[in-house]
Amino acid sequence: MPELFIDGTWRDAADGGTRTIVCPADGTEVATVAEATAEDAEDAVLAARRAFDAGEWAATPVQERSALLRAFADKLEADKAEVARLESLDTGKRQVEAEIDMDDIIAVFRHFADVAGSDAGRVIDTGLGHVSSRVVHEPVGVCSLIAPWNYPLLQMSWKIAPALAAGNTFVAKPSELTPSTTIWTVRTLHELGLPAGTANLVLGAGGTVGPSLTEHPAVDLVSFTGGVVTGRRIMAAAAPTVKRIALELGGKNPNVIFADADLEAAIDNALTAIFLDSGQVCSAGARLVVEDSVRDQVVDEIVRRAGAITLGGPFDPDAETGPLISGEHREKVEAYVARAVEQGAEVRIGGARPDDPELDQGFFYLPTVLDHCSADMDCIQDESFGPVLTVETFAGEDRDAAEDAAVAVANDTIYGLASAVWTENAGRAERVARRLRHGTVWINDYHPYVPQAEWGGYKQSGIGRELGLAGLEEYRESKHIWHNTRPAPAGWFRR
Ligand code: TXE
Repeated sequence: MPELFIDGTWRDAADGGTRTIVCPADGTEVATVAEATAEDAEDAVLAARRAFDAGEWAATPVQERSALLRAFADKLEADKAEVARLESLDTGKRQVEAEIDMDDIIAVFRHFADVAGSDAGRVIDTGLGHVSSRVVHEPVGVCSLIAPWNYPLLQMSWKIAPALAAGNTFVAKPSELTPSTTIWTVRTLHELGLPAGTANLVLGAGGTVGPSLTEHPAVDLVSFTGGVVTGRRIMAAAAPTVKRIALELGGKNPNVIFADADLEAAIDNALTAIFLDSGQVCSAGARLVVEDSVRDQVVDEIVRRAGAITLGGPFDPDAETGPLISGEHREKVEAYVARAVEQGAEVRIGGARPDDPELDQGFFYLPTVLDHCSADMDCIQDESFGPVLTVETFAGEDRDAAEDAAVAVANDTIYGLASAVWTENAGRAERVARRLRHGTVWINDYHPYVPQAEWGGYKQSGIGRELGLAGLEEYRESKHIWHNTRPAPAGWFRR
């Protein structure tokens, strides 16, 4: 069955092009899928435009839109193991992790089903008895939804669910490396009765299909999750037609540990913060920022435990984490570590590919700790998006000086997606959390999130918010309707 979905029809690429998807854990072929041309992408945009202008989905009662999102969540729940398997094969991540992702996706669809009809707008009291003044919400229009490869369907669900809840039409473009679960999603939405042209799917390289999705005048909104370099390009592409844009561009997230923290919990979570999914997480706690007085105790234990992490493929019951997404990405991580060493970092553990012959065919890289890092080094300023933890320290003579020092170190990058603070002092936790310039701050925890709460970045980590209520607002326009029930001449100009 062809894999591009345009105007309610499955089709091959216009030029017959295909791409082979490989499992990063062992290089085996997973699937061969259509690789869209620029013309295919334009067709998809125009189909979404026609469907939006015809107005069928936007005019569907919000309860029915919510019901479709719920039906999708139920279907994913029923098929969870199968869809998680597809995700594992594309990404190389462990099936158990992919199943947790599926639970999160189910929750995301249910959340947007819940809130879709919760805020119909508001009435303004003008004080004028003959005037009805109200604000109503309407869909933005045609949305280009562009997602990355690390959480392929999760990231896409943060876009598809609110776009549909608000009554938009869309063109989805998953990463060219990980299309399988988005294909499943679009197929399922179609089977559940979404009107033709509402959901469209193009697969392919960003450089080929990206321009139609980000520049075409028929597109009203671009929602993108990916790297900051591509994000800047997309922002520029969207500028001439002044599109709405929502960007989630990753981070360089500090995990701040004070000496008065529960160190056992802090150390254990520091490992999850960075080594989960081999560090390929936009909110990964890639920067350990630890108070100098406990640095040896904390860093030595993290190094010891990082050295014991078991790598393996999606279905290996002993594996604790998996491979990197591609050979090209592993080379980037290797270059990043080499540059850090050149600039003075010390490799305490890892810094190499594993020598286990069973992992030879996969794109594995050992959990790595780089010690003695500072803000003037590239490894602190740039995302590695791999299993690489950097260590920075702070110190202060008294309570306030220690907090000032920690905050100064933690905030010293262009990014502001997420951070954490570990301390047993509740006052300190609140003070520091308020001063961290990040869209999410965890206190004595790392990584949990709920779809009811907004997610997004300060500074160059992005624009706008996903999830929560703001994540629905991104996909809605607000319109003020002023209704004068007693029309009268304005009387401004002489008759
Ligand atoms: O991402 P890209 P890449 C970071 C991470 C990583 C770096 C580069 O640091 O090392 O980005 O990764 C599509 N117009 N993150 O190159 O290019 C592309 O096809 C339209 C952080 O893999 O950002 C894919 O679907 N679309 C991040 C998506 O953009 C374009 C997750 C993301 O790819 C395009 C992933 C164009 N011109 C990487 N060029 C996070 N925030 O979680 C590419 N794309």
